[in-house]
Amino acid sequence: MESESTPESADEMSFRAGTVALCGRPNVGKSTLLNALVGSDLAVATRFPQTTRERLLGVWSGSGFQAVLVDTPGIHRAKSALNKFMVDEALRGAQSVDLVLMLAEAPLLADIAAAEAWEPGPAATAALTSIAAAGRPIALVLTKCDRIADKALLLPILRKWSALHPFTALIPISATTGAGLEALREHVVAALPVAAPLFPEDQLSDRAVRWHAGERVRAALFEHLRDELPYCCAVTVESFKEQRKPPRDIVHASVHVERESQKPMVIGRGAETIKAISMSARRAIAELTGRPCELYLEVKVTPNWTRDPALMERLGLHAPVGGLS
Ligand SMILES: Nc1nc2c(ncn2[C@@H]2O[C@H](COP(=O)(O)OP(=O)(O)OP(=O)(O)O)[C@@H](O)[C@H]2O)c(=O)[nH]1
Ligand SMILES: [Mg+2]
Repeated sequence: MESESTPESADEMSFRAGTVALCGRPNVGKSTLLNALVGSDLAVATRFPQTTRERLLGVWSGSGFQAVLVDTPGIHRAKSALNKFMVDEALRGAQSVDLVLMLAEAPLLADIAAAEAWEPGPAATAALTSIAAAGRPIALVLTKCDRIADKALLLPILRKWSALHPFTALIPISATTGAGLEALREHVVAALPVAAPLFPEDQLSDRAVRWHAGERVRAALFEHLRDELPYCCAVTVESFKEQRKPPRDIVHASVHVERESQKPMVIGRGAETIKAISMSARRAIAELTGRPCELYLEVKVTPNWTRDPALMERLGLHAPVGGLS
């Protein structure tokens, strides 16, 4: 006689798993939200727009569900080959997922009259149009709500957004305080199909530690370089060696600039800037791996790489994220 279903198989039958893209304009808090949900600082988040260049999968596991979150670059009007790549990468991220979370920043407004008069700007509505073209269900996530003292101001803003698209939900959140994340979790889980986990429970990201190390160097460039300079830099990790005794990672990476004149700006007087970049990145890599890190950085000129798709490919800006595009 066949056995009755066990608690394990009942769990399996109700387990939900699927993919959820985080999309929106630059700087709205996509990477910060991914980190808050996954519970680890996987994605580099800075106060500067256009920080994220490539898709990153972060695995958000909870009781009875696994949501594979796709962090994407911000959608913006792109001119250079690099910016076009970033926007393509973002829109590819919205393809064939179970749910898209379209993130938009809660605007800072003086009073209720200003909130009633507020409209989402043309860049935000253009981003929504391009995301909606993928034909996936979209929930609107209003971010950074901790900055809004009077929560009554949120209602007219949510109403304006709801008039633009048949969103599956409109959810105000703060990734920094955690407000709204429980409501977000409930909505995401309900949108996932009943399925087995897509990733092993202990895997947090689809990217190798080597890729994350390169991202930490890029984050340090944002921290220590001014104006447009971080946007003209790419990082390639030439080698990542895990030494056993004593345990430490030995990392060699290159910082590619576009022009000869940018090289001394990255290196700094008496190599002070590159030393500071190296120290920040080394600390961040060690935090990520839990092991000490020796980092060796070299600054190279790769002329006009942001304008040349072939050079970008050589610098690693090509890899579609495994199996989910
Ligand atoms: N106050 C507040 N700031 C936030 C919140 N979420 C993100 N931020 C800040 O917003 C800035 C941008 O955050 P990111 O997560 O890098 O934004 P992003 O959408 O990934 O940006 P790109 O990758 O450039 O498209 C950072 O300075 C964050 O600290 C939030 O909930 N509250
Ligand atoms: Mg980002």
